[in-house]
Amino acid sequence: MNLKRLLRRLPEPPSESDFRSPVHDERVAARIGLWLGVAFGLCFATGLLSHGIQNPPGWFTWPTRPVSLYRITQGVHVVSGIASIPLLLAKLWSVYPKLFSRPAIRSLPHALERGSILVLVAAAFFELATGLFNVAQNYPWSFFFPTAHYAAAWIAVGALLVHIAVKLPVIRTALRRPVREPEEASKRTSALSRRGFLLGTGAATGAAVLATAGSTVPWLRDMSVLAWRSGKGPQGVPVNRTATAAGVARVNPQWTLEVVGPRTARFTLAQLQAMPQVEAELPIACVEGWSASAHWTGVRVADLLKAAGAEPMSTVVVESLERAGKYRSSVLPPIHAADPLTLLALRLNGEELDIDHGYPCRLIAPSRPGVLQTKWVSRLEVMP
Ligand SMILES: Nc1nc2c(c(=O)[nH]1)N[C@H]1C(S)=C(S)[C@@H](COP(=O)(O)O)O[C@H]1N2
Ligand SMILES: [Mo]
Repeated sequence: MNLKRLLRRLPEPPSESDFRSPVHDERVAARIGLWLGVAFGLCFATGLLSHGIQNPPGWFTWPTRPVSLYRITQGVHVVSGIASIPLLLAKLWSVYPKLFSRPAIRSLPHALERGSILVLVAAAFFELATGLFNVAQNYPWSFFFPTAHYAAAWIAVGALLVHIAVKLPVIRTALRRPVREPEEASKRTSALSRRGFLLGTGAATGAAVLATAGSTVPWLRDMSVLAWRSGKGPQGVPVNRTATAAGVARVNPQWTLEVVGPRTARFTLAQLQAMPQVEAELPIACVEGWSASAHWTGVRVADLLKAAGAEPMSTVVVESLERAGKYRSSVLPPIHAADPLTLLALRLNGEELDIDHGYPCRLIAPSRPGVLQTKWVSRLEVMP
């Protein structure tokens, strides 16, 4: 009895029609949805590429040219992800009154459609949040980021395709209708606030991109106040993992490079320095969304392979002095091993390689993710 009376005294929940702002409108939602769809599409495609390069299936080859190809695709990945954050928030703001449309569930297809939106929103938030923490090099979770981020991307895209398919007729009409219709000319406020909201969303998206893209776009560096890597570090290049963190701060003076092929060859640092030196301008492009170009000098991997009696067109495992750590080794596919710009670098920007950049020698190859540019190399092994 008491409970009934209490319930009666609670305010009625709002209904969809209580939200009168002109921003809650299909024309606004469809336009922002279109921009968001483009950003998500770019982010998904470039993410698949990055995943493919790091876990290549048999049929996949990633070209070695242009040398900045990975820098560009990963830059697009991070920038489109950043742009998606304000776009997603604006899109949700435009449509959230639909949460209060009643009846909440009209039919089974309607229930499935609403369920797919729940999945879409959850997966999109997960992707953008984990991606953002990742570029901030902050991992406040226990799962392995690449696996979770990759899996949730498929969930988000699947739910997005369902959403677009269901809404296609609505999207079509909404996009064809002008944001400001002629009969609204007198009611200036409503038409203006729709345009204003779209312009504001565009401006917020632009600002988010400009504030961060300098991490990877050199000419935006000075403008990007929120960029996570500013280009500081020894020899003008940021450091991802320091020698101390990797446990290799003191290199044994007896260090030699071992090249295991049909016959095994060993090189001291002096011997490497006496070999033909190649100079190249190549970027380090970290999957975490920063990149920096630098001037490298070193020995061609192809020359080392020949010295070990191997074909340059070989699959080569590159191993580091680092004992543990996910990135202590990487694999060079044949076209990357044979590329004349794939180097074991001994010098960076005119100086002997800093210990934090991989002294005595580190791999630097064109169009590779930073995570595959192994530092403190001790061994190359040609796969049979
Ligand atoms: N042995 C080893 N090499 C490594 C890493 C590592 O953790 N261990 N990190 C990689 C990553 S993620 C990047 S982005 C580049 C960065 O190189 P830098 O620190 O010289 O800028 O080194 C790569 N090489
Ligand atoms: Mo990296």
